Amino acid sequence: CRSLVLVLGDQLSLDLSSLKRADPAHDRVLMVEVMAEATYVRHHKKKIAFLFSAMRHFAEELKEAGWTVDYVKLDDPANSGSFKGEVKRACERLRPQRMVVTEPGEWRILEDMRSWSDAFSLPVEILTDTRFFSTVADFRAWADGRKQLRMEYFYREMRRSTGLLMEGDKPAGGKWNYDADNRKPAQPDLFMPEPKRFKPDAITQEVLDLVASRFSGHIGDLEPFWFAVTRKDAEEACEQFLADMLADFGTYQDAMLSGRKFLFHSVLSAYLNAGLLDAKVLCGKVEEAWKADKVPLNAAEGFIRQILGWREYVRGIYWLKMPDYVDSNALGADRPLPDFYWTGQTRMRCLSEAIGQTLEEAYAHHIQRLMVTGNFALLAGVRPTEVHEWYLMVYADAYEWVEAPNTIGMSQFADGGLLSSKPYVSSGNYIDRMSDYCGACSYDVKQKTGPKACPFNALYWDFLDRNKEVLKGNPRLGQPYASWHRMGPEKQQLLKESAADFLKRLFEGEEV
Ligand code: FAD
Ligand code: DLZ
Ligand code: SF4
Repeated sequence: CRSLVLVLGDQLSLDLSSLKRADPAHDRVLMVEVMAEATYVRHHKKKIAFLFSAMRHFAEELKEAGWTVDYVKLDDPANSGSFKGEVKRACERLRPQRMVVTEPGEWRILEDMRSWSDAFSLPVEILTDTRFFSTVADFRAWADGRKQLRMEYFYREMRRSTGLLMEGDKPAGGKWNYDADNRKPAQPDLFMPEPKRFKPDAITQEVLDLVASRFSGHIGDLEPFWFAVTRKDAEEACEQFLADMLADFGTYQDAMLSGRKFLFHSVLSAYLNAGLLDAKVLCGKVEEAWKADKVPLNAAEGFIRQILGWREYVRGIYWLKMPDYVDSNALGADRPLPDFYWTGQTRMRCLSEAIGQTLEEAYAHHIQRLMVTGNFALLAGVRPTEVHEWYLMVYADAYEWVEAPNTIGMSQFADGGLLSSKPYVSSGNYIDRMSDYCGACSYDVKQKTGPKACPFNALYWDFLDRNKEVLKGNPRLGQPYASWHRMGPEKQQLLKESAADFLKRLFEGEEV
């Protein structure tokens, strides 16, 4: 063939820049299921099944569009197990004149790709990923010379440059951000909508059998498997979100409820990140729904900010700061990840809910990730790299470009405040306000010290005290530090002893 186009597992879009550069009449697409990608962290079974099935369906879509696809399945006896090995075999088989790829979402793969030209003696063209609103270079230019890289300012630039939710040069409704309207706890409601579930077809069933036999040691439940694995089904899930959930998305964005795994979240991240849905199209539809008066502005703005703002911003940060970013540890946290992150077995209700549903669905919503599992790991002083690997492994939407800044930066404050101006830590009070978890917990959220007290309470103060050298000058922490000082040495001592006792029991393997 003339050009060999390698399409990665999270590049499942017909509009991909590498496919646009090639010609179905002369060129060949290569897609490979490789052990190295499935095991560099031991991904959740559901995540692997989702991706392999979506890849196999995309190969069919490509064939229907006239492409010739070389698809290497995981159990192909000749499969060498890595991208580089499979590219080598394909070069020997097809003798291409050149290779075309769209830039990958992870640093380690980009490094690998950069070695292919020499290794296989052919030109390898690495193209910009045009699925995003901004490019890596755009972000670099925005960041250049700025002291602070705050998402809010980047987001405003993006609103201006795309024109999304703009009225001339002013933000729609007069404000850039409607977050103040978006902090309501939710009430249990029998009629709450649920994300659309899809029945596995024959292709998915074959993948489920493969994952069950080859990845039985990986965490998570493989079944029931209900993710969309085709563009058509992902679009259907998207339409259902727009019709049934978007209107309430903003208002209940930060809420948590027992047994309600999805609330009014879209559950579209895995589809977006793999390429089954297009972020630009999705934001356009959300804007349209607001213009047609189907959803309020706080919902449309809240949702668009997550994608046009946060999603683009974290990607920019990732490529700006890699490769060192994932090793950041500004607070010098050095404890291991507690065992219950792998089992969900803890008496802390908030954590058993968040981790339990993560193991079942490879999904938890943002506030569960940030204010439950992330908050606890930060308060307990867990090594950021261990927290990072956990998040990368357990969520169906996790790729390093999006997961690492969210974990290392937003959630663990390991980058020392590059991404967020203060650590996202809270005592049990926040969780109690935003959820119904505490009522059914064996700990008492109102008690501050002692064996019955909610562990988040003493851990919160212990965290502030432990890290005071790094954090005490942070203006956003002035108030909590002032409260800590007002308590006086006796109360401080009790809180510190309570935290120490809890951490001792936790790391000695007692069920806490
Ligand atoms: P919704 O709440 O419906 O939000 C809509 C969309 O906005 C999402 O689908 C997503 O594409 C985007 N979005 C929202 N918040 C963020 C954010 N902070 N960063 C980037 N995009 C965002 N998101 C991932 O896609 N992959 C990850 O690996 C990932 N890891 C995370 C780790 C931690 C510690 C934290 C705190 C957050 C992480 N997020 C990650 C961001 C966010 O939690 C998920 O995007 C969201 O929960 C996905 O569910 P949803 O599709 O229902 O989102
Ligand atoms: C996550 C993943 C997994 C589990 N398996 C594959 C695979 O077998 N083949 C493939 O092309 N991609 C896979 N991926 C996704 C890649 O790891 C992904 O392209 C990078 O994480 C970059 O974002
Ligand atoms: Fe979580 Fe504490 Fe509430 Fe229990 S009491 S659910 S541990 S915040």
